[in-house]
Amino acid sequence: MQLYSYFRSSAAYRVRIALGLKGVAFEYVPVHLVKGEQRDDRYRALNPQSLVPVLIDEGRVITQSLAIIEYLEERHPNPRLLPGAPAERARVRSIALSIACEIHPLDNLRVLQYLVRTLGVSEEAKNVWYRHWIDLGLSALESQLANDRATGTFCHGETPSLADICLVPQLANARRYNIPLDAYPTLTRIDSSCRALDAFAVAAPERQPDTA
Ligand SMILES: N[C@@H](CCC(=O)N[C@@H](CS)C(=O)NCC(=O)O)C(=O)O
Repeated sequence: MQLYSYFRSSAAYRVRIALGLKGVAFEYVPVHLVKGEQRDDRYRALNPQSLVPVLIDEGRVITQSLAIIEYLEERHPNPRLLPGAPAERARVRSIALSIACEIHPLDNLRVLQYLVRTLGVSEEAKNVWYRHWIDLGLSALESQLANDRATGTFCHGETPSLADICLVPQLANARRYNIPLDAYPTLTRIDSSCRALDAFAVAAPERQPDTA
């Protein structure tokens, strides 16, 4: 398996965690997003969306981190990243999607670059934008998790799931932008439990072959 990744990409970080939890070996292929390598013809031939991650398995090209993780879940069912019962699976997916669909796309590199380079927004206004969408999403998630008995050591019970796989990279991203996280005690507690696990630690941005 090959994973096209960038050390700071939170979507690629999700897949790195999933591969680690599943114990699946892979070759790391770096794509330098700040240099714009995701827009090179060669990469676009692989993924016309010009986004990382991309997973290649037995010649199949799979894009979109959550699709990749569900593919890994089906190919390597243990340990499970989604619970067995439909309502529990829905809860885990709902937490994961609230990060992957509601928070992450608004604070993605190309969105921030468009604000600054095309719309002429100042760096300060860009940071206000970033913080607004992060805080809105994390506040909602904090209330959701803090008030639900299904929340345990991890987002759902006592084992890491797809929800934690989405949470940890998003909080790492927030920290990089110096967003205070004190208002999210449940999220930061879960984040610490996750980061104490090997699969999460090895997947961290500071431990990748292209870490700068
Ligand atoms: N929904 C996609 C999001 C992928 C994505 O946004 N990747 C970012 C890095 S986290 C990227 O490649 N950005 C390139 C750019 O903004 O030009 C997924 O989950 O895979």
